[in-house]
Amino acid sequence: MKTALITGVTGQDGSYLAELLIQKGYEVHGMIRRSSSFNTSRIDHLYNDPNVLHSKLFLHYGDMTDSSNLNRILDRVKPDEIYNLAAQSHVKVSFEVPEYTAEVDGLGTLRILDAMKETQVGAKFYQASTSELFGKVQEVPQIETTPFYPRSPYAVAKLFSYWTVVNYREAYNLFACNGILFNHESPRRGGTFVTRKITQAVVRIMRGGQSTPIKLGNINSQRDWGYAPEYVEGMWRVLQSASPSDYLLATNETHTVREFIEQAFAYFGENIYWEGVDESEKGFLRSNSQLVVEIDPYYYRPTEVDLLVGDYSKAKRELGWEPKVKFDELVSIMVRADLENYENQNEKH
Ligand code: NAP
Ligand code: G4F
Repeated sequence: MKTALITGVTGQDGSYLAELLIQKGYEVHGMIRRSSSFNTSRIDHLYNDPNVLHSKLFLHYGDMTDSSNLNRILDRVKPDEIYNLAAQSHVKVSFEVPEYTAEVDGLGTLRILDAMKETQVGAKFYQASTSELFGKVQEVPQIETTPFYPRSPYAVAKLFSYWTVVNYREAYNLFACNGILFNHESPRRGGTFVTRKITQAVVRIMRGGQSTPIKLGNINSQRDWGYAPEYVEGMWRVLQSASPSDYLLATNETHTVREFIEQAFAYFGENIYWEGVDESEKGFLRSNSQLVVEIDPYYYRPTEVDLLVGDYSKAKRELGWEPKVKFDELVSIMVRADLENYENQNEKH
């Protein structure tokens, strides 16, 4: 039985990865943060399963800012594979907490890699790198060799991590890999990221639970959105490769935030028409002219990433990885799940 350590196990990706590895027969150890309220909702179904907790899943308190505890966890768990997913992962928030973001998303990676080197634990290491590294894109579509141009404290911190992984691989012969993942979403996506913010609000609006419009920032930015469960499978494949390397996972399709909004309303058979420009632009339901989208400059970023689209040919060729869920289906999966949640909650009340 292989043993895996997942930092960020309570996050969107960590929860899907824990499920996947348990299914594959791994003993999974997850690092969680101490918090004043419960932060394990995404893994509660595993945690509450007596056949899983303390036999297939083990949780350890820890924090990416605390080297001593990372060392202790590595020493106790002696993992075969480490998936470093813990991060302050919100790009806009990183402009407000840049130093903390650098501590966790940059130095945190160095702390684990150095603990691996010092303890000689011999694990394979996966780093959650990101398409945000490409930032002000130098090439379309982006591939593994496209030059980076980060546009936020988050992306700059992740750039430090990216090169630390490469350096520890070359300097100390560690099996350390970057997965450069483009945006991936799911019903478990945090509610402050644009996709989930939209799907939750669209459901409330269409079911009469919200009469005010959704307030959004830049709806013209373009993203390459995939489906998170497929991407965590890609993470696992990265660590099963014959030799350590860096891989890009994406769908090779790009869509605007505006299209995401339109597709989410289309789930309910509604069309949107737009009036005004820039901060004055507004979206209305074609059926009854209800105002449903407004621009709020609060959500603008000091520097934006305008266009992301990734070519995943290397991952397809070397790992046999390919995404199946594309844009329309992804939006449907997310809206359907939020609709079910909404209806279940309303039944309870
Ligand atoms: P997420 O849902 O925000 O999860 C982040 C996880 O990190 C949570 O478990 C969080 O714990 C934990 N964490 C945050 N700060 C920590 C700290 N100081 N010490 C220990 N744990 C900490 O993010 P995600 O979408 O699953 O993404 C997973 C990773 O992939 C992140 O590194 C992200 O930057 C990267 N990434 C994501 C995408 C994407 O589209 N989702 C694309 C490329 C790269 P709490 O639950 O306690 O907050
Ligand atoms: O959903 P977002 O916040 O995701 P973003 O910034 O692309 O970052 C996500 O993907 C990265 C991979 O490329 C990860 F590394 C990162 O950890 C995270 O998971 O914003 C997407 C786009 C942006 O252009 C943003 O300006 O949507 C735009 N947007 C417009 N209105 C908004 C909003 N974003 C958010 N969060 N909230 C809005 O109201």
